[in-house]
Amino acid sequence: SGFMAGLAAIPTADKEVQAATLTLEILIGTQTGNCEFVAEDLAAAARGAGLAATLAPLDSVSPEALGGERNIIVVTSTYGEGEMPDNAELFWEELSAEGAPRLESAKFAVLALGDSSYDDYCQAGKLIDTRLEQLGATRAVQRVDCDVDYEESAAAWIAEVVEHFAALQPNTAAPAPAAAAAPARVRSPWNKKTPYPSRLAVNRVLSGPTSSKEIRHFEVDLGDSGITYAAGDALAVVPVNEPALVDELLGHLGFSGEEALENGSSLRTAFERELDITAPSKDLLAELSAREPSGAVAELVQRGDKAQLDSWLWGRDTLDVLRAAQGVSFGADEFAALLRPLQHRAYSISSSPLASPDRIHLTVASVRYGNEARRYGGVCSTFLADRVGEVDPVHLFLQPNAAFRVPEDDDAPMIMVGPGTGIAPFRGFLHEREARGAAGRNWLLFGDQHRESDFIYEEELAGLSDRGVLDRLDLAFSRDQAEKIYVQTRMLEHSAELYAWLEEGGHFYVCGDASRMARDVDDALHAVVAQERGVSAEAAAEYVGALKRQKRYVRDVY
Ligand code: 2AM
Repeated sequence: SGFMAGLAAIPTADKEVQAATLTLEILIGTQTGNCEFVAEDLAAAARGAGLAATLAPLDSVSPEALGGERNIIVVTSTYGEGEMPDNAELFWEELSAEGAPRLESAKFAVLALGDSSYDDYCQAGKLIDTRLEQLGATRAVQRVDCDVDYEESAAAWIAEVVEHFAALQPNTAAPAPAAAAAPARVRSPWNKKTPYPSRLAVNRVLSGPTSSKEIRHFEVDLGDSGITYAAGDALAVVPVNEPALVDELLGHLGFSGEEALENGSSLRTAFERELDITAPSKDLLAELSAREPSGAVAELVQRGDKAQLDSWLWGRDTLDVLRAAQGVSFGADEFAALLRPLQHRAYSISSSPLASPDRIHLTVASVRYGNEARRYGGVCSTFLADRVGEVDPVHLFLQPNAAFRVPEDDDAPMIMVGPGTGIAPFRGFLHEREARGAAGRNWLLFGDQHRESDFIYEEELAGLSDRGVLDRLDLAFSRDQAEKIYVQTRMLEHSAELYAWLEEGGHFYVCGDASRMARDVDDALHAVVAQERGVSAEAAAEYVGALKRQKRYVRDVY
């Protein structure tokens, strides 16, 4: 399956559709495939109501081509800190430019997917929605912003869009209700609603004892799931909360855990498996400050100083926040309603199906921090590291990432920048290329704090070098010397060679930290191009833009 495969499965134009038929041009911006699902549902509902529908990634169209009378429907997620998904970046670059075309005759509707625990909630969709209006297009249906549990609001928006355009359709009877027209599709045997109960076959620490991190290698068994994956895909893991934390929280709130919730679960089960009991939700903060207006939480919330609130919340979990509001008590259902649903976590897969068809490998840093009073653990990373016994199932499903793949051309060079756990997909890529006998050269830039404790997969990489698969390995250990050495330091040191690889048709990949590393690596890439071509920053940006357009500069950052 995967993004492009999904698109190919749906005819992009219906030959029998008459010229008078209204066409919805559905443009998708996605990192994980959720938008693709929604877009497919919309297309199906539209066709069911006698409309035509086409589907395409946002980047495949230029705003220049959107002039004239047309119905532009955008379904996009937001990624990182309010950024466009990778396959919408170029579209946005052109749409937001000063010279963007006027779209006076166009109608549009936007569905924005996001995660309300982030500050720039649904930012990509909001930006596109506002900009289309600025360019003169007519908003046919109000934008809807969907949170992590997007299904219901997306379905309502789909119904509204279909109803709106079906009513504009000339010479048709009353439109069929959209809900009836949308077929209940089965996308994959295993998905968010029905994850596959797998077995954790390997759980091994990779980092050394003196490391400040704990990086682990996991292997999950695909058994008879029928799951097929590709190197570059992500695996979603459904965590279970830590029972000790569940007990503490129940105790603090004065519950036994036996309380039955409206949904039929016991409160304990809900705390363990259904609700996010760690990250303080906005609803909970608002409720606490409303109930205890003179309390510490209310003071921070009402001051309206976001930075101050964030800094207070930093390192505090839901239990800490509740402890800071001692005077407030809740009923079981009332409290449960203030929490967000427990979310799966997606990890970049670190294996290749050619080398490991029956097991998916993950490379995950266990998140652990704390102080004298309390120890904290990342929900899913410590679930995998500490709490999955030999017979316990680990529920998972695949999150294809069709944009992140080894080059189709086995001869094309690959440059992979993946410090820390960012190495994960590149381990998969190297296995993939070895298994394919691909002749193209491979260059990995890896790093972390200390060589002694953080050089994960060292022996394996040495083997790949010996066997001629890994042609070049540049290491950047930031704390082994007085000055900081980062992966981008190595890029700049080897500027001429890096540029030569690009000029030979090289593909440039980045995986890992989005906020600092990926940004600095992007700057370094621009600097390399400017220096080696002897051109201005603008010309270098054009060169890098072309790499993106050709899908030769792709990122998997978080
Ligand atoms: P530091 O913490 O020693 O500064 C993985 O966390 C590695 O990424 C560490 O070696 C860390 O270095 C490094 N790192 C921190 N900021 C970075 C940045 N802006 N670009 C690249 N690497 C960075």
